[in-house]
Amino acid sequence: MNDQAYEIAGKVARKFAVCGDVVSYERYGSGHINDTFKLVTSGNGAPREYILQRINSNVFKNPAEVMDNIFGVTEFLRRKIISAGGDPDRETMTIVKTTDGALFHVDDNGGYWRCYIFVTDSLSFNKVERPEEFYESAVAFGNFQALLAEYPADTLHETIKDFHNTPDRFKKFLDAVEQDVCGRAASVKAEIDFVKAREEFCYTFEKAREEGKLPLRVTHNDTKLNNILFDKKTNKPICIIDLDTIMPGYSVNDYGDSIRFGASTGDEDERDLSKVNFSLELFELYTKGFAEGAKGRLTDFEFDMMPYGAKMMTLECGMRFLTDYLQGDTYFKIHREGHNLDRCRTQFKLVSDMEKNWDKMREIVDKYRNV
Ligand code: ADP
Ligand code: GN1
Ligand code: MG
Repeated sequence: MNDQAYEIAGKVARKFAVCGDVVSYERYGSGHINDTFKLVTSGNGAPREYILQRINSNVFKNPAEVMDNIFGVTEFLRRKIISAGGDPDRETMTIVKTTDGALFHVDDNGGYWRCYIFVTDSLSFNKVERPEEFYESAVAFGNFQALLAEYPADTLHETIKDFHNTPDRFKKFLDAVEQDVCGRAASVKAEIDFVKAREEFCYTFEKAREEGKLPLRVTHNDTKLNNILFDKKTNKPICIIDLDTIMPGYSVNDYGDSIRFGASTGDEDERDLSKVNFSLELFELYTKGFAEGAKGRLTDFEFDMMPYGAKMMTLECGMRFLTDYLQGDTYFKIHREGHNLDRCRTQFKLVSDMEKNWDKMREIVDKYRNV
């Protein structure tokens, strides 16, 4: 396979102020957006492991603004971590600047690259392996939001316009159905009807926002389990990563996106839907952890909206996968034919399960209101 990013990564690596010489690099992780490499260098000093990434500029139209947000947020977190006696090189992302002191490097083809210190002895999960870890990740994401509560939101760039504006996502989905550029719409009529039947629901948060009930906060916006690094030895969360989409948003969407990904018994792209079930036990663990981590900062209305956040993010994500499938798979990286459709189907299975368990979800949330 022609892997253009891989071919130039070695040359690009030398543009960054890494310690020593580049020994090796390989593709790393299972993100759907950026081209990610783990880089190893040799030399006397530490660190010797890095993450080198080509930012997806089809998704992020202004990569310089993305880096500006990340620099601001990580510097802010750094100061907090240091004053709490923590290790900033492990507990937040550390940008490695270019040899010219810039936050990113632009290659000869116009590709934007960045480099971070690799958080050593860490790993991320694509599925919950031990429930305790999911609970801990909830505390970490809740706490992340609490930490950023004091961050000046007006200094953040909107890196993807209308990222979690679900009515806007719905409109874009309808356009994709209408245009049907790949001639795939007829074969996914059931999935299209599934979304259309839930149009009204999509407006819930935008309406609440207009009525002044739902506050805008600084949120991560991509809180899936594999965007948090765990310590290999202790299995405790160390560092929240993938800060590309930090923007003002709704707390319940951060909460909901984690539920969508983690409170499922199957992988996001599992083909056998009998293996994909919404787990109320995991839902409860995450709810407890998120409420604890947010340390009393969430309003009563935000608690009311938690089940909606779970369903909203799951429906929205399924709709986004379906839109991409209809448009010819131009947004999310795919690794097989029909990959986005498989992903869409797991999300809709989870939405159906949530609808069946709606009352129980509300009861669980009530138990953890400002614990
Ligand atoms: P994407 O936007 O494509 O999801 P991410 O920034 O989430 O890209 O990175 C992809 C994967 O690379 C992560 O899921 C994680 O496994 C790994 N990763 C990213 N940054 C680091 C880091 N600083 N240290 C260790 N692993 C990392
Ligand atoms: C993408 O970048 P990654 O793989 O962590 C996407 C999220 C989706 C997710 C679905 C910038 O996340 O919004 O929820 O895939 N990120 C972007 O797995 O679109
Ligand atoms: Mg990621």
